[in-house]
Amino acid sequence: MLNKDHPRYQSLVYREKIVEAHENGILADSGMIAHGRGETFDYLIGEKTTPNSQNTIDVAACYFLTRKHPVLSVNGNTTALVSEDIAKLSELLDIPVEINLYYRTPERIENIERVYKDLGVKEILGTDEDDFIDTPNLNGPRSPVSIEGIKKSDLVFIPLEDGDRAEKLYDLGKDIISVDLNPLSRTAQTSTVTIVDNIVRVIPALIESVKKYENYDKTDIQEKIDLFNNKTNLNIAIKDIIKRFE
Ligand code: PTJ
Repeated sequence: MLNKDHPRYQSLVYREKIVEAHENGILADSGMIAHGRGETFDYLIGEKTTPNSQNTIDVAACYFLTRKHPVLSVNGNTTALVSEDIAKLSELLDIPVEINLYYRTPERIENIERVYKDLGVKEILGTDEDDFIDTPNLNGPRSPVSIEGIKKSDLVFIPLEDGDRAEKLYDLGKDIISVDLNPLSRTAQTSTVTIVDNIVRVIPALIESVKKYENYDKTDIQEKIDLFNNKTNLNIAIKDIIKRFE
């Protein structure tokens, strides 16, 4: 049993979720390493949503509310940490969840699909290898994408994505919202909107933000999008980390 008085209680809770997901055939072995890297960056940003990240989450909400075919791409780490909130976001926006694994195996696809089915997600894509991202240089296990989902989408939400794939999605002309605690990663640098924050805080905040902005006028939502610049966002995120060292 975890002791709630432990100074790093929350962090230990998430570690337990990660270990459990690994035991249940949901998390890739490398997912543990990726989580550790995320913990380090989270420590550096102060383990909280900064004002800049909150603004970026609001911009992401505005993108979701203005695009025709957004899709939520999920992997092992996202499923381990925030599957319930992903299900809520999918219901709120009425958009599909696409299972998209770097280390793709039929067993992991099945295990992850079961999680979202049990949570009542209406449309779960990416379970059949029904189409491929149409680029000659992307031959990794993460190539398959669903025709109804990512292939058709105009906006892809990619938490904890690897850089090669983010670049290919960008080349395909998709708008990309990524969640990545490392503001220097290729995924962070390639995305249309990069939320430099922990996925465990981002999805609940995004749900609240969508509920807020869905009552706004379309022109105000568009203005919020137009005023956003991802390079500026990333520079502020890097400066926020430097400030912590000072
Ligand atoms: O489940 P799969 O097979 O699709 O594999 C998923 C992983 C994450 C193993 C795979 O995509 C991978 O190897 O990713 P990378 O290249 O390690 O990138 C993961 C990025 O996510 C790193 O920049 C981490 O800092 C960041 N990250 C880790 N944990 C979190 C995070 N960002 C936000 N929230 C987190 N909790």
